[in-house]
Amino acid sequence: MPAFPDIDKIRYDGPDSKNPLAFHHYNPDEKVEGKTMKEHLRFSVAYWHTFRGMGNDPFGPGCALRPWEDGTDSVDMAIKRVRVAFEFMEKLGVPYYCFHDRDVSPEGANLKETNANLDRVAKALKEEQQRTGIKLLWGTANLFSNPRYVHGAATSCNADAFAFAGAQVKKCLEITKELGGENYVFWGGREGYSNLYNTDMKRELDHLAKFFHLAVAYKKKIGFTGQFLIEPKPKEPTVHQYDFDAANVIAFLRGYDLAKDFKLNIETNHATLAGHTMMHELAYAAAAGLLGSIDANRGDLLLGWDTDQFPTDIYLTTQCMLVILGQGGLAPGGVNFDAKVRRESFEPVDLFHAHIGGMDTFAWGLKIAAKIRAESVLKDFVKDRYKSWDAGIGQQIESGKATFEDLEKYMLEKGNITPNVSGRQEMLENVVNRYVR
Ligand code: XLS
Ligand code: NI
Ligand code: NI
Repeated sequence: MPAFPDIDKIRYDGPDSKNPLAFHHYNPDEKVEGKTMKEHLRFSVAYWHTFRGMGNDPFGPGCALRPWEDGTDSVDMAIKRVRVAFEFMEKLGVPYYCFHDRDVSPEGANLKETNANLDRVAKALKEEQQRTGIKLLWGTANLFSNPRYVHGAATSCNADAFAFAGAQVKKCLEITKELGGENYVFWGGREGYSNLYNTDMKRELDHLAKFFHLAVAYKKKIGFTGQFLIEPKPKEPTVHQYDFDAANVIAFLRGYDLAKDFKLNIETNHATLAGHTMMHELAYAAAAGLLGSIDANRGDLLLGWDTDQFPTDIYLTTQCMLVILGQGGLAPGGVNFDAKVRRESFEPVDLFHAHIGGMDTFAWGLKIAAKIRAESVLKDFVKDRYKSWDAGIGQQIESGKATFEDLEKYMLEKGNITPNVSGRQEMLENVVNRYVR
C-alpha cells in the first residue's frame, strides 16, 4: 500500500503552470553556468522534520495526520517508516536525505540494544537507497534528546555522558560510512550553558575540542572519507551555545587545530538567531574556505525562535546562491531542508507543497544569481570600489612592503584625503531588483 496513493512523481511544469503539485522553477536537468540544477542544488530531505515531526509545540501535542504511523516507537515501525520516506523522496525527486541516528531508529534498553536496532534499520535504508538511487548527504547523532544529555554531551559535567556520546558517534560514523554518507554533521544540541555560576567554561570548551579530535581520529581509522561539518547555532536549547556563529566556530577550529578537518554547515534560522543574515554567515564561512553545506529554512520576523520554516523568499535564495556560485558550488555538501510544515498544515500532502516550494525558491534564486553573475554587475562594482588597493600605496600595504614609517611619509607628502567613492547601496539594490523576477 503506497503512503501517498494520490500523488504521482512531481514534474517540472514551467513558471506559468498553475499546478500546485508541480515544479515551476526546479528543472533538474536544466543547465545553469554549465551544470545541471540537480548538480548545483543537491537537495536533501531532513528525516527528523519530515518523517518524525508531528507538529507538537510547547503549547500542545502533535496533530499531524500520518496514516502509516502505528503509534509505537518500535523497530518494525521504524522500518515501515523507511519505506514511506523513500516513497516520498522518490516522488519528490530529491537526490539526498539526512538523518539523526535516533530519527531513523529507536533507542533500546542499553547501548548494545540501541546499536542492534540501528543495524536493522540501516539495512532497510541501504536497500531503499539501492532501489531508488537516493543517497545520504549526511548522518548525525542525536546527543541532546535523551535525559542523559541534560548537561550536554561532549561539554557535560558528567564524564559518563561524554563517554556515551563518544560511543554513539562512533556507531553513527560507522553507519554513515556504510550508507555512503557524503558528510557527517556535528550540531552541538546542548553544548553550551544555561548559567555560568555552575559552569567551568574553559574545561567544557577543551572537552568539546577533545571530542572533535577523537572523532577525527576514528574517521581516519575506519577510512570514512566524508566531510566533517559543524553547524553553528547561537542559542536554543541552551542560553549560549558554544558553536555560536560562523566566526566563532572558525576561531574555535583554528584555536584547537581542527580547521583542516572540518567545514561549516550554515543554517538560515541559526544565522538570524545570531543577529546575522544568512548571506553574512555564508560569506564569512566562504571567506575562510570553510563553507561546506547549508541547512535551508527561514525564521519568522515576528517570532524569536528556530521556527524552521521552508524558504519561500527569492531574495534570500538569490543571496545564498550568489555566495555558493561564487565559491564554485557546495559539493560534497548540499541544500538540506532542515524545515518543517506548520502545525496547521497537518495533511501528508502538505509535505509535498512545502518541499516543492523550497526547491522552486532555490532554483529560482539560482537562476537569478546566475543572471546577475553573467552581467558581472556586482563583481565589477566591487572590483572598482577597491581599486586603490591594486596599485600604489594599497599594493605596497597588501604585499607587506609598507611599514608605519612609510605610511607616515606618504601621508605627510599627501597632506590629507577626502572620501574617494560612494557606496551606491541604493543603486545596487535597484540593480538587483532588475533581475529578481
Ligand atoms: C537544530 C539543528 C539540527 C541539526 C542537526 O536546530 O538545526 O536540526 O541540523 O542536528
Ligand atoms: Ni540544522
Ligand atoms: Ni535548526
